[in-house]
Amino acid sequence: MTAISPPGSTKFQIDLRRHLREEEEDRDLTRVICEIADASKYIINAIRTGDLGLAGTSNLYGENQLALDVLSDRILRKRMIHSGVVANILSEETSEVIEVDPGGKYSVAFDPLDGSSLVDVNLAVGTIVTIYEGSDLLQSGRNQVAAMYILYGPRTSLVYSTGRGVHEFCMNQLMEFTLTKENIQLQPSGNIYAPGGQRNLYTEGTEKYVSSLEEKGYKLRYSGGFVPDINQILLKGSGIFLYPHLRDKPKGKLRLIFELNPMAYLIEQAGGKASTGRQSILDIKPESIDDCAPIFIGCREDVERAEEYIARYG
Ligand code: AFP
Repeated sequence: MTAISPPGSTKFQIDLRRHLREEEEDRDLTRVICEIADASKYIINAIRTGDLGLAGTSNLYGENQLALDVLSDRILRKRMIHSGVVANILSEETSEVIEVDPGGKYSVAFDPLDGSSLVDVNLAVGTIVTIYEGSDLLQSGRNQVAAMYILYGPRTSLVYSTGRGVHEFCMNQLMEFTLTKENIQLQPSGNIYAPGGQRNLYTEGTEKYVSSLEEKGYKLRYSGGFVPDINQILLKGSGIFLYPHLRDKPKGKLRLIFELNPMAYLIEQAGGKASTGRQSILDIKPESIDDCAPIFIGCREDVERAEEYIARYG
């Protein structure tokens, strides 16, 4: 049962660092998570005041980078390099692993500003982070020791898990992240769906599955931002997000290391499920840093039903 913060309750004035300390989390892991939380303050400022134009460069997927992508990447990278506890860094905005300190206990991969193309139409965007022990960032998602995201919306919120539940914090007037929800749990099935990708390129199995959701009265909630769309399902405890295999993109669009693994970790920690339609996202062994995969993620029964349609119809 998700614990929700009654206004003024002392338990829920706990800030992020104290929550990690009370969870007796490893000090170096606490350092990484708190450094990322601190970096978000500079990213917020960049979003609000920064140049929304193109940076004149492209990322490892060949996509044009926005100045905000490059700036957000630089902010996070600098904080990780100076943290003193990070071995390697991998960003969606760069094309190779950055070796920081062979003695660093953790390695971090991040999408510094996912959905950045939505900023110029004033929609919510986010930072997505995945953390592994050691220096290997091509491990399966099952080996993550922590995952988190920061959502830059009407409010700035932070969601993290280190394997002992999923917890939400919101930024207060002092730009501190204070606990708002603890041990978030998804219902077995939901009533909203977020269908990514072009519907006319869905395979028969996905098309039949989505039609079955609509016949059951599921409401469509899709913003084009992975972080706000997942956050809505997580906090409402209800629904499924899909960016499936498409006729012209059998691997879908979303990135395994930077987007799918961290969200799959968080959703499974909240009692949900994350699948390619045929296997668990967290069991995929990445072959390269730019791997993509189809995804059906959210309430367990909703994902299992999707898997049944994909198994039967493709
Ligand atoms: P950008 O980071 O290029 O804006 O893409 C955002 C994203 O990776 C993810 O946040 C969304 O869920 C997905 O793409 C939306 O893709 P479509 O625009 O094809 O629906």
